[in-house]
Amino acid sequence: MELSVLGQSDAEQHGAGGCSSGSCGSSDDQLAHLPEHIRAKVHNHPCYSEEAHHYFARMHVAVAPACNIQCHYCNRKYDCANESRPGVVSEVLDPLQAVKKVKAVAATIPQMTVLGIAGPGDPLANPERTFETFRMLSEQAPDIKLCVSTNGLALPDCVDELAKHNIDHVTITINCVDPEVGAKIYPWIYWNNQRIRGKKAAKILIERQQKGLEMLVARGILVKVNSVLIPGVNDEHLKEVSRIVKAKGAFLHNVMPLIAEAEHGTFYGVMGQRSPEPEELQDLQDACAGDMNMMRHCRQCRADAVGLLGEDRGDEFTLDKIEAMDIDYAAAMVKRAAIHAAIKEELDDKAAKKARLAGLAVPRLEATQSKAPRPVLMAVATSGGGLVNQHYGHATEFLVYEASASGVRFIGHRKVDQYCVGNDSCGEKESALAGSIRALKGCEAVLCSKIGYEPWGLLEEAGIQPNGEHAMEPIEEAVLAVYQEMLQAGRLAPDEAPLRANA
Ligand code: CLF
Ligand code: SF4
Repeated sequence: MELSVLGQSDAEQHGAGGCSSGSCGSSDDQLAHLPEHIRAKVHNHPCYSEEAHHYFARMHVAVAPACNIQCHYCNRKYDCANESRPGVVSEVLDPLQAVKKVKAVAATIPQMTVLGIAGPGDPLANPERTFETFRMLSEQAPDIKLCVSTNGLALPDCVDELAKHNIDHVTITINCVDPEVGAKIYPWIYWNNQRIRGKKAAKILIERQQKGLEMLVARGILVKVNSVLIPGVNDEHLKEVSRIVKAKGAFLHNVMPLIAEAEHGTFYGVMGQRSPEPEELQDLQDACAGDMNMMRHCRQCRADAVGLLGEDRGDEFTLDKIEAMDIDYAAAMVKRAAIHAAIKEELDDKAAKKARLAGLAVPRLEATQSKAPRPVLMAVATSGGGLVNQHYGHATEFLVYEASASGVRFIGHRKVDQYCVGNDSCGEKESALAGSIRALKGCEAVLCSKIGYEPWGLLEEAGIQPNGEHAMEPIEEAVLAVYQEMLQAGRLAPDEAPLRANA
């Protein structure tokens, strides 16, 4: 359930059974309709539950260097672009090193609930290393959920092994269901000891992905589908992908923007293939949402990422640092269980409070407006916990929410360079500030715990109202409160088009 503004049920507002925001499947309230055994699988998985990603962390171990296909958006020197932003993996680990690292992170960051293998190549093209890591972890750290991400080519051969290790979450990157489209994305695959090219290669890959998806669903394993949005190549086509994978039982669809920079040395980067604008991504996610539960909080993490989504604490857990750690995993498990129980209590309280507030919000707005006010995008600076709790200048990303007549919904995030780095020197600071304001294009307010005079003035000039009055409040309540203030100030005339370009 969302925070409702007008009091009509969100499902009624959108005419979609139970999916009010188009992002159902991504917040715990929206998971309420799921059977208990599915909820148990997703409630503390930061990628499968939007609510969980404010509280729980994931980590990846880079044990899988090889790949069995080539994607035009990938350069082997960089992380797998399916699951990571470009950037070299600092260390490829062997399974023993990986297990040691996982236990060190679990003891240090009790909120880490999920271990994923997502590269830097394809985990299932490295089956011995991948499954040896999973086997040891399921024995030695049974409280950690195991997760894997694959391009799907080897998937049908690995489903039994995945089931054997109790791997409940599998991500398949499916960028197309049509070999014509696929041939523009994949120059070749390596299958049955042969390099196969063009449409024939794409056809095999697509068939293997679809077969793997069906086999996983038949086993009761949750499948998330990732798709890379490549403007002019598969943008329109992804609606069909979404429809088909949903029909086959995928749980969640994650449409991610292509990252294509010439300096990464990828085919698309070098050829000047453009990446989508935030609005294009949002429009496509909204278009797919009618058919599919959409994930909108993906951070395209590195294949060796550690921490909450959007943060990377990998530097704290390099092999030499882990060697120096004294890890008592039995003691860590006790601490982890206590912290997980405390988070669950907090989430339950939050859900109850949200339900109460939804009722309260109605009369205040109904009294001031007979027609639905226009939607507004707002950016939020947060360092986790679902709160407005970060200084504007410390933010490296902003979460973007849409407040509208039907409530508050999460739209996505915008990455920025941290501008307040304690160095007054310069041009660099100014350009980081200008860049952060540009990144908030389309937003009409930014909520943070504090903000300096300089960015305040520049944001106002750009048509973005800074707001520090809701520090430490839960994000959705704060966004709703600001929306109500704007409404009462007469700034949300229903016939005014939503503001999409103000910077
Ligand atoms: Fe890792 Fe992927 Fe598992 Fe998550 S990431 S293997 S499902 S634990 Fe998550 Fe990162 Fe997006 Fe992947 S935010 S890139 S969706
Ligand atoms: Fe790169 Fe991943 Fe594609 Fe393999 S599947 S080429 S590692 S993006």
